[in-house]
Amino acid sequence: MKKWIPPVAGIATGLLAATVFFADFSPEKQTQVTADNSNSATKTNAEKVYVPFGEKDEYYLMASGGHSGQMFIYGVPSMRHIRTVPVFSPDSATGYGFDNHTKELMGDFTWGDLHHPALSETNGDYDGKYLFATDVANSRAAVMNLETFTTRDIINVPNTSGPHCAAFVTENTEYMFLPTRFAVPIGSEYASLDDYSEQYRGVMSAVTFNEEKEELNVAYQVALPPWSYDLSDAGKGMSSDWAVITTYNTEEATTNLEINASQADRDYIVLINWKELEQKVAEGDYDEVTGQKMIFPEKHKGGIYLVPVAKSPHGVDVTPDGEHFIASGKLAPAMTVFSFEKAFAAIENQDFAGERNGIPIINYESIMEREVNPENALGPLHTQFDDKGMAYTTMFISSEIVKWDPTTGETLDRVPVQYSPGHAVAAEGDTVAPDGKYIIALNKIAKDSYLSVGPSHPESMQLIDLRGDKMEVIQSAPVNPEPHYAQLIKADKIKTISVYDKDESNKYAVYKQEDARIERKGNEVHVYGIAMRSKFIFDAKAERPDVIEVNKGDKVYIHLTNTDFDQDITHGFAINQYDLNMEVQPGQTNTIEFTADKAGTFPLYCTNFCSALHQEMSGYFLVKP
Ligand code: CUK
Ligand code: CUA
Repeated sequence: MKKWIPPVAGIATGLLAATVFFADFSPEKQTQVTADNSNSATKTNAEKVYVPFGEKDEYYLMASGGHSGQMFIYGVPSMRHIRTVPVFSPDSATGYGFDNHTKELMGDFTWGDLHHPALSETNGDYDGKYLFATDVANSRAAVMNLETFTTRDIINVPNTSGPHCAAFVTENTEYMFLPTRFAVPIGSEYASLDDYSEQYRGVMSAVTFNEEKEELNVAYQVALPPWSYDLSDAGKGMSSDWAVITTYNTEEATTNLEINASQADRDYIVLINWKELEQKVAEGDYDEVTGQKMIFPEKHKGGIYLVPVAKSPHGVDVTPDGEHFIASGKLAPAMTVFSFEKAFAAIENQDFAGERNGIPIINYESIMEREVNPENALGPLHTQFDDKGMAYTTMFISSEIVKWDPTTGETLDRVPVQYSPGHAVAAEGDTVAPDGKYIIALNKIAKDSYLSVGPSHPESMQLIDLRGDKMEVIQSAPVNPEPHYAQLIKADKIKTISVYDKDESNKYAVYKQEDARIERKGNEVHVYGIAMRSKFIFDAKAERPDVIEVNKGDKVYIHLTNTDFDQDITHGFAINQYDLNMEVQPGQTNTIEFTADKAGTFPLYCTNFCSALHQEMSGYFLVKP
């Protein structure tokens, strides 16, 4: 039967599509202003951050979403929020956690606590390909592809509890290390807290990434003493084989940590030679525990050292030249600068001050270069760097960023921020060559910064210009809770795709309208459908191609291909009252699987506004009793 298409509707579709999507919105038509975000003295702050319509920001800011389980993508210097990318939590806007693939990625969990994102690196520079992240809540690691800004893999990391500062990657993304915040018995078996010191461990995991398969894997683990492992960083250049990790609760307190974990005057930084550990694993010098290659430092000796450091440190950061690492005090208002070169010498000469849990303690005096204590600066947490090697440390308690010189300890500048910054992130900040242009304070408390939304407020991110003599806050943006850390990368390093390529090998993909079909196998119904402006075609031969009819109890698989190979023409697929939603981006094929457990008549529709006839992009899902 030949289908009758009303000529008027056909014309209207074409015209409306043309009007909506192909109108000339080029910048020339809109405005004569062009982006000039330079910092000449005559410029206002508004001009320094203004990016006119049609032009793009110079940097991507990728801010962790903390316990939202998401990533927040902003443009800098405008500080415009561009996108939220779901990683560890479902997101109905994108169908994340509903379709089969992303549901599988999320596993048994419905949320995550994403603290530290880290960009993939080549030769110590961000290569713009991938972003890694960890989940403190449910002990997982994830990787996001930056061609599509989508999560590609999530793994559970066994034996670890709260991988906090994961994401710091080595210079060529050989590893991402996941030290654990909470100590637990290996395998999370039950063990009385009375046996804490004997039975509990703080396990650090070394995770590798297979780029071809886009898969994460745990390569090996290290059963460190039962302390809390906080922040960490990878070495660079001369220290590139090394990693540094801060600890607290070396008191091994099991209750009331606020007081009990703050007793000792010194905690430790763990210094790890990952090349040596890799070698150890290659030689079989490890124990197999719960299916993992586990290094026990007291038994498989070598490659791990302790460095005493002032009371309960928080951040530790390696300088861009790789020569020093700087610990921030948290409870001691000091930044301590250590020398890698001196550490290597101390290890070589066995310049140790005893050991703990079988791990040698390097003599503090031998490798400490200086303790820096800016006047009245309280609560140092994290340090970033500029292009001249100057350091910028966030002060949580005194609400400021302090600029100082690691080679002399001299305080150079201070700028108040609103309020209580955790991390700050500098432009290209974790690379061997930071830009020195901007730093963004990630403030925990916004208080009176924005229009009030009740007792609880958003967090605040403040853009600080580093190009002048003095640091200057030039823009402020609210952000959902809660960015812990972020990455700030030059936008031109990221090459996104605009449509998904056709994949003829995908047996679920349907690119020709006449191939759209519904196949039944017993009580399984497979729909091989198409979403296109502005209709669904589930069964090309049916009288009503946009209707799916099944029996109650059928297992339904909807494979949907978006055949609009056209940038930003995304379609959605939702069934009324069935609590599901899936997204198909241009050229993409996606599958959603569910049981038709409710008999009745259920409208289905496209959730993503896609054309002037988007409202018409609907059909019916009929379930016979
Ligand atoms: S932690 Cu949040 S302020 Cu998770 Cu990096 Cu220091
Ligand atoms: Cu397709 Cu709206």
